[in-house]
Amino acid sequence: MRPWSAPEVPALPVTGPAVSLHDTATRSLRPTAPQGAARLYVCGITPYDATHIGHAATYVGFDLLNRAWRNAGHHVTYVQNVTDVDDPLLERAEKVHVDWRELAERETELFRQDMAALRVLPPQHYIGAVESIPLVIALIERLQERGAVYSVEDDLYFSVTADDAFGGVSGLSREEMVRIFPERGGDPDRDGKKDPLDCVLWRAERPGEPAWDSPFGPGRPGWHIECTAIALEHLGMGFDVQAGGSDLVFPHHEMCAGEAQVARPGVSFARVYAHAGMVGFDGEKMSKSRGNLVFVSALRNSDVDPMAIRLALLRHHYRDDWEWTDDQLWDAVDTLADWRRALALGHGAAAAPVVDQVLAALADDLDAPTAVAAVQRWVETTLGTDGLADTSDHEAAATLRALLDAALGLAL
Ligand code: 5CA
Ligand code: ZN
Repeated sequence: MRPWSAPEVPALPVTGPAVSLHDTATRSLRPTAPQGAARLYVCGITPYDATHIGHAATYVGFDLLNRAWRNAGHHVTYVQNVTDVDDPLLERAEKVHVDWRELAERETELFRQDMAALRVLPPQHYIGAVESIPLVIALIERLQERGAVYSVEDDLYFSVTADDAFGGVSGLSREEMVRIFPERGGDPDRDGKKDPLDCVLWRAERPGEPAWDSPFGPGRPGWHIECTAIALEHLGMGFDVQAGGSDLVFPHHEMCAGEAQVARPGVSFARVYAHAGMVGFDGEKMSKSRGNLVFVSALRNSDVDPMAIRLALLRHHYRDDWEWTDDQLWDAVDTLADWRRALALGHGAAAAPVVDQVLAALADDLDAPTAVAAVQRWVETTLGTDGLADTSDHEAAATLRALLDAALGLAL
């Protein structure tokens, strides 16, 4: 698929520090030490509803990783999927009487525009589930050779017990997994399954549903195998970071790792599994199924500055769960007005320490709130909000502008 357009990113005068990231699997802060290009996979949208603030928070969060790596001198190979055929998409398409392909295309395009407006760097490989079907088929055949596939009626399932390390991503007990599984697309109670946690690899054609030919009969891919196949094809085994929101820890990222580790034993699927917190609205997780959504495109259509949306997101640590309120947006609008006023002066307080502080904060588990606070202190000192204005650095505004753009994705 076509990704969205890439913004220009200015070069910084210094190289940033090595990046550490919290790893869900080991529950610890882990140094990322990419060899050659850093390899990043961030799970993409299921395109049946346009970008809401929760999605935006997750993609902006991992955009900080992409930028921190680049600022530390790494090339980054970034891959993202689009789940352009799956149950929720088909259900929505039927409900609103739109062809599922048209719905997916329309929402994917809106997502691209939202990402570009928020200055999220695009992936090099933006890959749809539908276009990956040959990869999925080849991977299922590989799993068959490894004895990890069986059928229930005409559907194919992956045997989770084939992976000795299964459970290692989420660290959940079997009881917890069995409880969560049905809430996230799983079918633990289906008759004929060998293990309640086994997941669908290939779903045989059902009346009225799209289907593709395969050696296993007509059907379509299960959800998890799509990301496994795309990541293995474009990044290979043992890539640096798999990322997504915390609702993907189990089953999605657990199953992806399980499938990959059975197909290509010996190393773990990803070195680090990184997860963003959930954004809520009106007391509940913001989600398409609950309908409590704030859309990035709706804000943009009412002339909200996308940089204010981005700043409002950056004021939360990516791993925290938090609630969106409109106040946070208006606060960010006011803050940006101060920042722009300080930048317009040209000179200001010394910029070099701010560069160090911002890069250090972001390299330390993408700590955007600390980075934003460092910029805020520079603005206050420059404007003299708390005493005498400091205008000693004649290059300050140019340095700060480049820093805000390259490290935080804020082009002011
Ligand atoms: N297509 C799959 C991943 S392969 C999927 O989960 N799609 S999604 O459209 O439901 O979500 C896209 C990304 O946004 C996922 O990483 C998900 O974890 C994240 N996300 C969804 N809702 C929220 C929320 N309320 N807050 C933060 N992130 C969210
Ligand atoms: Zn995924």
